[in-house]
Amino acid sequence: MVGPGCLVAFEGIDGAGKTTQIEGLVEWLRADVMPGREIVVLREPGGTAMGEAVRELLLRGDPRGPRAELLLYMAARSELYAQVVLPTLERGALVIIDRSSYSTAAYQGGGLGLDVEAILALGDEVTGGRRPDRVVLLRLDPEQAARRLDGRGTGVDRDRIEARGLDYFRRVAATYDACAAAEPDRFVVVDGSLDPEAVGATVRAGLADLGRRCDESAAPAGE
Ligand code: T5A
Repeated sequence: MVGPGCLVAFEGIDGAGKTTQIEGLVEWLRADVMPGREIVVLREPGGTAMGEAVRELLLRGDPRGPRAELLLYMAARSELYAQVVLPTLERGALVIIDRSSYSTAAYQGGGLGLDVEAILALGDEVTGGRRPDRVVLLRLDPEQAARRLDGRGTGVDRDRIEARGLDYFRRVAATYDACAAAEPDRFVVVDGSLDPEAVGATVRAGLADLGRRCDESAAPAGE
């Protein structure tokens, strides 16, 4: 672990079930694992006034070209880490975040052809070098994810990125797999195709040492 607090990111293609699993995980952590510990849930892009404005621009607007897109995600991330994530970790809290620089690596790197290593390096710059201690990657076939998004019901339109099609999401998924293979100690890889309860059980098993690791990170140096 690097630095105080604990940072857990959820990753996966659109519709993989991150929001659903984060809700279940927080309920379990608060009830059974770390009652009383501060747990803060955030999402990218978002979490600050500028981040929410950039989110609207990215999902509903029309930024031109992969580099503009990349830099907008990074600007929102820079604000979020400086204003919220790093100060919250400094208090010893557990931060659970829906997406991280690995999303940019997968979506703008693998998906749009930008350099994945350069993206991760820029991500380190804007986050003060604080990568997530654990990344839960929910793996889901892009066809199944598309069926889930279509099943959300009427009134929920696809955003600009959700509308990019299956080939795009196959490249994104392959890049996630490559990131997980490159950092096996950081990634908890979970089959997201099962029912939500079964997925939740695997997530909990993969994060079984989280309480202990958070306690260690909070202990003063030398203990
Ligand atoms: N992006 C983001 C980039 O391109 N680069 C970046 O650097 C960053 C940070 C964010 C978009 O921006 C892109 C990625 C995204 O396209 P968003 O709205 O936050 O936009 O998109 P997502 O994070 O993908 O959120 P989604 O809501 O689309 O997906 P989730 O959270 O993974 O899925 P969830 O839990 O909402 O579930 C989707 C549907 O499936 C059902 C749910 O009930 C829901 O209807 N479901 C299941 N159904 C069956 N079995 C299960 N196990 C299920 N789990 C959930």
